Amino acid sequence: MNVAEARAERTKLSMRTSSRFEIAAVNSVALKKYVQDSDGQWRDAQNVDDYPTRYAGDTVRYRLVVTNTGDQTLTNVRVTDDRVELAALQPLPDGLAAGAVIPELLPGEDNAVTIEYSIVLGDEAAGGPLINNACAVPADTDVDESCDPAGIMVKTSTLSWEKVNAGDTAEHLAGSEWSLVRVDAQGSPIGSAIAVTDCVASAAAECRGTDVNPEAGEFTVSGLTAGDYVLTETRAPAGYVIDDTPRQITVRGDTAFELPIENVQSEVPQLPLTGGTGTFEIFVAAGAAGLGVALLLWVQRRRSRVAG
Ligand SMILES: [Ca+2]
Repeated sequence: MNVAEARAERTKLSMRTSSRFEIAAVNSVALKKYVQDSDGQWRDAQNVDDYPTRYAGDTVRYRLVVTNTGDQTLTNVRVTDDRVELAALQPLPDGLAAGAVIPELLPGEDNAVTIEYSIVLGDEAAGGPLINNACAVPADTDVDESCDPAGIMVKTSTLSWEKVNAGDTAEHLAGSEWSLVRVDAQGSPIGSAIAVTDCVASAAAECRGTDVNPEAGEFTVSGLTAGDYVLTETRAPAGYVIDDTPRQITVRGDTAFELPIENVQSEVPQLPLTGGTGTFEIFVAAGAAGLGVALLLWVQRRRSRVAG
């Protein structure tokens, strides 16, 4: 080996060393986001085909895995989610310190930090995809942030039930009315009750009210937030006895009462309250008119008696 070669060799070596040093100096971080489906499975949910369906009202759990893919310890890795203020979560998810940072992240998959948190899907989320993007970036190092989205498909729920004749359960009864209200764990109403009248029409498109099932005695209320509900009959079909038992049900997805709700036929025809308030009002009006006529006759008799 001559001197020139030896120098070349050294130069080469020196370059290799420098090159190796630069690789070592490269810091990098990788964040991977997952979302739990209804069966508790973690889904990558990267593409719309893989978005799990969740319902408005659901509590959805997310998981972030933050890995130091370089070979130097990173400090104060800030973690964000564009739809959740992670730093404001009480308590802070495990793995995060105040300000939603990972104070120290050692290199390697074995040292990856897993962060989990849940969000409740409000009504506003219903009716389409909901994507949130999480990112991680070390605070004081020149490292590109690493982001990863996870999407879900948010749907609303429906509740269906049927109203039949107790004497012949194959016979659906038209004309009943209901109150449906969402309740909390203590049974207290959340928001105002939904009034439901029986839509009877030739097609669902013709149902303009809260019942979207055009069949008589069959009901479907759509657009519901998942949760506990209480259904109460507020008016029986004409000629039937009201059953105002509050019925509790947990609604999620397409939910239905397993059994039809029965009404017993009235033994005595019930004119006013089951026949319609219209009838009742006419009845009262007729009574008042009759009273007026009687009063008039009485006054006339008095006058004629005074005159006589
Ligand atoms: Ca109906």
